[in-house]
Amino acid sequence: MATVDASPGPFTFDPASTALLVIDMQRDFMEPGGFGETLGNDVAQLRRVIEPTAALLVACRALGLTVIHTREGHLPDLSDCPPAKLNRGEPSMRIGAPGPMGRILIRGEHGHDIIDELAPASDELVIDKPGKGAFYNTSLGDVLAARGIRSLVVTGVTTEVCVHTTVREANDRGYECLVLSDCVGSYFPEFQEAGLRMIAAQGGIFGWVAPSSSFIAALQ
Ligand code: TIU
Repeated sequence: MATVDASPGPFTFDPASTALLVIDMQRDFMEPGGFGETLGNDVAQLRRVIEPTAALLVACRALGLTVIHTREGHLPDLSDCPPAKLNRGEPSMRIGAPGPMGRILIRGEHGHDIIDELAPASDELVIDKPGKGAFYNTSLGDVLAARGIRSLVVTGVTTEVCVHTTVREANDRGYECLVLSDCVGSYFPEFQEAGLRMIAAQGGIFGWVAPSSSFIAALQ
């Protein structure tokens, strides 16, 4: 067992039953011309997450920790995209529209894939998801059960959207979640702060929060 100095208190985990989850580090959210920017966001806000997450991946891979990446996106015919999502708001380009990195948020397009800096290793799982949560309409639950995973170390974007939705889904399914504060990012600094506080508040209502340095120290 290993213990991380976390908020609201120590996070104890067994590396053999722990997975690192890297959520939606896709060009569509991280780079200009993708889904994030079409929603009116400044994608530069997310860049600071890349370097610590790359270092985290090096540490986890060296120890053989299970690493799972997710990607948010839809089938080319949009049959898995509910109208409530497709028609929401006033983006400059809708999901499925042709953008500079291919069709916005569509599987198989350049923009849908994970950024080069955090590219999955050949033995790492990539779970495609149609929603914000990584459990909804995916094989993630079965994959974790098959591997005996009980604890999730959660990273990725964005803090208050796909990270939060996934952590809430995981918490209700009985997983213990540690969110790494420097490896999750939001387009909104105030949501980043509030999003992290919400997880650890009330005695850890959804999980624990710690910087990646504390998690990596616990792995040594
Ligand atoms: N818009 C926003 O903040 N996020 C998303 O739409 N998806 C994810 O968080 N991955």
